[in-house]
Amino acid sequence: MDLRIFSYLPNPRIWKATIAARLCSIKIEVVGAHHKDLSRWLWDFEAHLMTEQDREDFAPYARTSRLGFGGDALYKTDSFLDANPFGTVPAAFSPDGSIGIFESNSIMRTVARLGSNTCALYGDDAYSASRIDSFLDASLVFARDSQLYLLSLLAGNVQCNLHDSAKQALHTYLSGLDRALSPERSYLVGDTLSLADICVVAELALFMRELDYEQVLSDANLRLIYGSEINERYPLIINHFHNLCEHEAFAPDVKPYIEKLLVR
Ligand SMILES: N[C@@H](CCC(=O)N[C@@H](CS)C(=O)NCC(=O)O)C(=O)O
Repeated sequence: MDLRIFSYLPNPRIWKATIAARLCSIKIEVVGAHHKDLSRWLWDFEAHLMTEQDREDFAPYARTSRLGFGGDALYKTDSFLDANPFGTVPAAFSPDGSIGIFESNSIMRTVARLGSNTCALYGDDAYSASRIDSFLDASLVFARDSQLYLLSLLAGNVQCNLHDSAKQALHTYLSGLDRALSPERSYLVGDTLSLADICVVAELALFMRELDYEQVLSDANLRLIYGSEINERYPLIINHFHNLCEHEAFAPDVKPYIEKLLVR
């Protein structure tokens, strides 16, 4: 095992690492459970479902969640917080647990660095690597608005201001990505697949969760942001996204997830 990741599952953010791992032949151990069950898990390098006795023993580790767990108590050990000081998942660890890596983009970078002899996903010089970083940073900016909007949908409590900011964020993101692929580029950076393409696929697939909430939106007199006009306005990036979903390193994670959303 080269890297351990603890997260709720499924989580498109961890696909950034699992897709890169397939391409670089890196072994990742993914540990976790459904989102609603993580409040019954011990958040630790040795994460596990707690017994009743564990819940008593680990009571001092109960901490109020900040984002995405409805304010529930989460049992985060001190060593978990030493490794992952913001206390978020996905949380990755070096094989002996001594080094924590947080933020899904950085976890993905770890995989690319570990596997750089097998597959060059992180550029071939300082300039191309930094251009890849530019896309990862732009993706994180988009991801923040996307996250707040999706969490509000999940909580069944759509807010117009979050819908507006997510809409603006998605259009800004897609127009930049579409421009980067024009007139007919095959990949976002250089002539080969890179972390930039992987990150974008994961973030767009995550945003597609919105499709599950069409009725909730319509009840609130709001329209889907990821509606059909997206394909016409941003054909290059949407095509790129769908082509990559079929790629053998992406398909095992992404295809079943988006097929389920598109069927609905
Ligand atoms: N930008 C981060 C997002 C991580 C994040 O915000 N995770 C939330 C769940 S969606 C979390 O772990 N919250 C824990 C808490 O509220 O204590 C990434 O890409 O990894």
